[in-house]
Amino acid sequence: GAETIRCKAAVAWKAGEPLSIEEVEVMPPQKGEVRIKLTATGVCHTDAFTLSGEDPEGVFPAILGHEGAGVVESVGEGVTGLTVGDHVIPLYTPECGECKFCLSGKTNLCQKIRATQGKGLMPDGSTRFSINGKPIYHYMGTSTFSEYTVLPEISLAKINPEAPLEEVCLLGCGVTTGMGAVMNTAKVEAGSTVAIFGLGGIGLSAIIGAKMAGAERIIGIDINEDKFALAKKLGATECINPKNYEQPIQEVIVDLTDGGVDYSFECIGNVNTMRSALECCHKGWGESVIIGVAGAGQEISTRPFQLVTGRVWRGTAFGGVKGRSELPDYVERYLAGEFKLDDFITHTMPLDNINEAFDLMHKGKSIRSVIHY
Ligand code: NAD
Ligand code: DAO
Ligand code: ZN
Ligand code: ZN
Repeated sequence: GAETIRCKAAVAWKAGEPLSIEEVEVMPPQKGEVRIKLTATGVCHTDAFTLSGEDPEGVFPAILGHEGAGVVESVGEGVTGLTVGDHVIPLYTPECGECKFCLSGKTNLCQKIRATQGKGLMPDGSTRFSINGKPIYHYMGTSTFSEYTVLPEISLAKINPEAPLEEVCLLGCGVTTGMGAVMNTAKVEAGSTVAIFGLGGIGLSAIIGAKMAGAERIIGIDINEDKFALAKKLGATECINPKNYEQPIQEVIVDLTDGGVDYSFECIGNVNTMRSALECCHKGWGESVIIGVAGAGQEISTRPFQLVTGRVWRGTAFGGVKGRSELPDYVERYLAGEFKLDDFITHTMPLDNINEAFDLMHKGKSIRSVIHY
């Protein structure tokens, strides 16, 4: 059987502190588990959110990271769907195929291992990471900021080995989330008018999805105008900065669009822009999808008459995509040239420099930094 591996990982010891590069011990995969060697991982805003201490589920010390791709190194007892050498993308939203949620046909939120995953533990209630015998917690069931990580088999999507792992790692979160929100959750139709709030990795992916869906007008909204050029390159037909207007941005958008947009997407995580995103929707049918994750304890508000008069408020996790059954097809579509990923990767770096990725994100200078192992 497999043995414990000693390898490099970025450890979050405490909220609000930079990550620290450490040598960690990674136990062999147990029953139903798989150990993978990461090839690459993106750094997503949600990692920064948890590191900041704003995430109510954040536990420390932990190995963060949830946007990775790698290769199966060893498998535990009873694993039947994966073998050594398979190329995989870790899934923070697993797919067991047998829980009430998986069987509903209505959601991708498999709950099979939800209780333990939310506490930073493997399904048996323990961790596979340690430093000198002290356990280190998992994160989102993935912990991709490590050369090796262990996941349940139900948390891995097996993908086409021809896909470049340094790029398709972005399908482990950001790109799938934005594209899926547009195509799966909202089901944007050709000819629609769409507003995208926040032009980071998620918002730009939503733009790609909107363009693929044939949206006629795609309005990008951000307070950082440096984001506008790439948004336009990817398909935004116009970009606006709320700071340039006296009125609330929802009023500006309603005026620009003869009554409001057909669909809006909040890709920031700010409860005020969530309200703007709902209220810029067209009376009678406009739908707003919340993708951004707001800080612990925050609440959204609007006048209920907004809903009475036909606007719809919804939300989505991982773009509503079921990881094991649907994510491999996103990889195929990428390989077929339906969309590109290189525009998203503004920076690459080794794990040793991962704190730079967080700095670049906080300064608004990156879309995605990708760590190459
Ligand atoms: P990001 O930081 O790269 O992008 C956010 C963008 O919003 C930035 O361009 C920023 O300038 C802009 N912005 C900030 N405040 C604004 C304001 N008041 N008005 C207009 N624009 C503003 O982040 P990201 O990686 O794209 O993630 C975006 C959000 O999506 C985060 O909240 C993240 O946690 C969340 N997320 C959700 C899911 C999901 O499944 N629901 C998955 C991944 C990420
Ligand atoms: O099933 O209750 C649940 C939780 C599912 C977690 C989905 C997380 C989506 C939002 C977090 C941002 C992802 C990086
Ligand atoms: Zn993410
Ligand atoms: Zn399930």
